[in-house]
Amino acid sequence: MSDDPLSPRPVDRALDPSFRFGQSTEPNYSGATSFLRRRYAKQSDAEVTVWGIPLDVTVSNRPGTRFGPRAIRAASEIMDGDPFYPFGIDPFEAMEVVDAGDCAFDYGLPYSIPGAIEAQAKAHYARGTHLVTLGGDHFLTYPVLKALVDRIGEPVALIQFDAHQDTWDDDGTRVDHGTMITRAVKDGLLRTDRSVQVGIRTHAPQTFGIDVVHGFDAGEMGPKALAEHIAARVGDAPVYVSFDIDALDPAYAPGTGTPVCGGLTTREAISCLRRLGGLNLKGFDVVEVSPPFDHAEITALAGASLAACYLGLLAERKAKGFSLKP
Ligand SMILES: [Mn+2]
Repeated sequence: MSDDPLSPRPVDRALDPSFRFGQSTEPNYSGATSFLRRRYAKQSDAEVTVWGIPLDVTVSNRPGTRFGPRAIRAASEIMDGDPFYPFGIDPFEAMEVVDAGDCAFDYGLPYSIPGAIEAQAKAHYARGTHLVTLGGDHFLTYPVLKALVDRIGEPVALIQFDAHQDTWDDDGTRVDHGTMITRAVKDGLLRTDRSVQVGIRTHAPQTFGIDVVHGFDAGEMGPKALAEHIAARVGDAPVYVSFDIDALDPAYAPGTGTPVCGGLTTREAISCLRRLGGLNLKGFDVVEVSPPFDHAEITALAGASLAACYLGLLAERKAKGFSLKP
């Protein structure tokens, strides 16, 4: 911000190619909307790339997730300009993060969508960037995982915060937000012995050996013990974090397609995620934010805060000398 009271604060820094580091500090209410005011770049050599996948074709109940990435970006803007809580640092001081806009796909050709997402995720990974995805319905995790595993050459551990296990039967052809974990397991994308699903509050036919922490148990453990349980399960495996916003209780995430009562609070979820920075983090998504069912941006702000928390973890890892490359 300028010290000159007659010189206005900058706006539209998401459109400024020279804006690479630091906070934007523009007014919360105006300017080009991007995630945490990061500059837009479809292709860049930034260490971290945030992008949206406005997928909304595989939901089993109420839709609306196509508006998720836009709403999460808008909600994120209130966090710009202040020291990054609870990290107390500016994660963008030394770590370049860009917003690559949205994944392109044709809603009229639904069976082309998985391949389109996978190809565009691969294009990001080909530049060595760390990908953070704003959804979009939960199916998108499957093609993103395919691209990630292709990049690093080995299966990954999965930390899935969710009310649902998403392990319903899949013959390898479904485009379905309730079966894509089955697909990922059958494709050999996951280290099931190192994976964990957290906050589950529904029954599903299969676990495939993935550890399941049910929602009520997660609440009774509390976020500190929960994070320790997750970290012990994952160990040193490369790990992908997928946060279905319906892991939260509907009181904290009303704007989602398949809400289930009895979930985590936003505080518990952030407090748990905050403690996972010691893991070998390889990627993150937050999915199933459905703005038409949201109230007062409760759900979009929760999604933005979780993605921001993940960026904070990456900044801490970079400060400790770890590479962020997947
Ligand atoms: Mn779910």
